Amino acid sequence: MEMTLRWYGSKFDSVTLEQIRQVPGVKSIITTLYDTKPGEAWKLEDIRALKAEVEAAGLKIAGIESVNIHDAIKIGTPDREEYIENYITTLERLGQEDIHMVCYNFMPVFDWTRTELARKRPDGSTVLAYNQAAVDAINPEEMFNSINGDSNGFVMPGWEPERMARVKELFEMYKDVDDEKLFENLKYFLERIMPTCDKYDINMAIHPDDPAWSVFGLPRIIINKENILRMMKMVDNPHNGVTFCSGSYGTNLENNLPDMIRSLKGRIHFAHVRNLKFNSPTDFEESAHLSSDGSFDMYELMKALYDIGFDGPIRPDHGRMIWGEVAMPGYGLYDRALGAAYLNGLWEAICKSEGQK
Ligand code: CS2
Ligand code: MN
Repeated sequence: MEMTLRWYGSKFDSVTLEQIRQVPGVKSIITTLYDTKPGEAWKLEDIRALKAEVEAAGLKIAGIESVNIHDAIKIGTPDREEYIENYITTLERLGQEDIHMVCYNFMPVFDWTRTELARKRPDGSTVLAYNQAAVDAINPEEMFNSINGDSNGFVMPGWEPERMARVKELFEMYKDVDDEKLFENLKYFLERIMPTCDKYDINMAIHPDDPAWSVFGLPRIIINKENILRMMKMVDNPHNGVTFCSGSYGTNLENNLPDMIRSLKGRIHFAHVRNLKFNSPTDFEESAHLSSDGSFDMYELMKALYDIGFDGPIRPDHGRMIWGEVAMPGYGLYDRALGAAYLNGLWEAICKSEGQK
């Protein structure tokens, strides 16, 4: 596996490439053109400039998170053709620049949903948290305002103001889209892009819906083993793969994470590894990565990845905010660096106990 950290670009991130370079075992990053909008074709010169900046700092780009999907593609309106063409152009340009992994999600309207961005834990750290009762008590606009009011001035991925200004209109557009329709639209999109992925050897890695159930009545399909295996089968091409995100699939305690990993052998192109601590099945918070701090056995997750021969990029996902850092919630340097070191340690121990040097 290749340990990475996510970086939002020098205009948006409080963490620098120079800092990331000093995290032991991290030689590459996952990044994006954060100021592009879903549906736009990325400019070749912008991709080249990003790559040059990362390489000048002694790092490499291990993949993109994310190239976002325009709502027309998810809803299946006739103008999706134009946005799929643009997506294909972006993939071609990434491929030409030797970038071969693209993470994306297929969640209607919102990306991940949390009800608190700075819940205080007993050790004084703050973390992102989710409480279903709080979601049930508010509407989507209120959710947007609370996320933006709480984000330390950073634009949160998936909660861009332009998109959220249209929340009502978007909900209206999704009113006839149910799970089956969403599957159908995802299949259509994947079938259209697979020839380009084959040509440039680009691994598409769908990120699970977070939390792994319907929020505000919107359909959500990338939530469990059954659905993800259905998706792998419906477009049975190794370039149609997944981002295995333990913190997202793990929101539903019925998901057996090591078993899911094993069932996706050959199709996991990217891994997000983080831990959650459950206070009840519908109230959880993002803990430190260490197994004993949360509800998951992190050794078992890493062992399952090892056993299926996972060799793609991996990253610690959200970290806690610690040591007085002010950063985008979930994306400070310190706790993610601790997470990377811990996951590297687990991996080294597994490799050695399996007799590898
Ligand atoms: C990420 C997601 O910060 C996060 O929770 O894991 O926002 C992820 O980047 C997207 O869903 C992928 O498109
Ligand atoms: Mn994730």
